[in-house]
Amino acid sequence: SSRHENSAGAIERPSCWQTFLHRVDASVDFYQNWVTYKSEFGQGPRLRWELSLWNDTWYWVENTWFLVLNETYKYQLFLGDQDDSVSNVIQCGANSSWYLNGSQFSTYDVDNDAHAMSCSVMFQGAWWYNKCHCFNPTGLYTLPPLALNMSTTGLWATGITYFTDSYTAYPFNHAYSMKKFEALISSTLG
Ligand SMILES: [Ca+2]
Repeated sequence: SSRHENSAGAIERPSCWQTFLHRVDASVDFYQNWVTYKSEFGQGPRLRWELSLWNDTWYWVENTWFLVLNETYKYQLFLGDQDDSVSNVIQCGANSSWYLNGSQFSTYDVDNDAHAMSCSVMFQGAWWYNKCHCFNPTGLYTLPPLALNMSTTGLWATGITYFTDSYTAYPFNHAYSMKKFEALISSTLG
């Protein structure tokens, strides 16, 4: 099955989706500074994350709405509830100190996170870090076998990691770096 099918196997409903972040290999360096990121933000009525494991299993999560404030507010992000009818994995870390909802954006040169140190520097990405993350889609892009076990290499949590509320359920933890990631926003409701 492809990522454009829903959990029941039906083809995704017609809608207009726009990609704003896409990781499929190591060809683009996402560890960029504040000025590089500041022109890249979009918003829309729906936000969808798509993740692929190295065995090509796809997972997706949709939020019913999202809002990114302007630079004055450090691009603070607010997410609506997860829509379970079009999601097949749990939103990471809701209500935890890792959760991105309510976080401001950080890069390696501009630290707006809630941690005493720089989450961006520690985890090699530019993101809505909190204290620090349950989801690091701009982190290091690595290949197997390293991508399958980043727990003992000093690279823990620096990959394209995602964990749900069940933190230890491999591959949804900080030892596993995803093969592909895509963030999409819809330009139409529903
Ligand atoms: Ca900090």
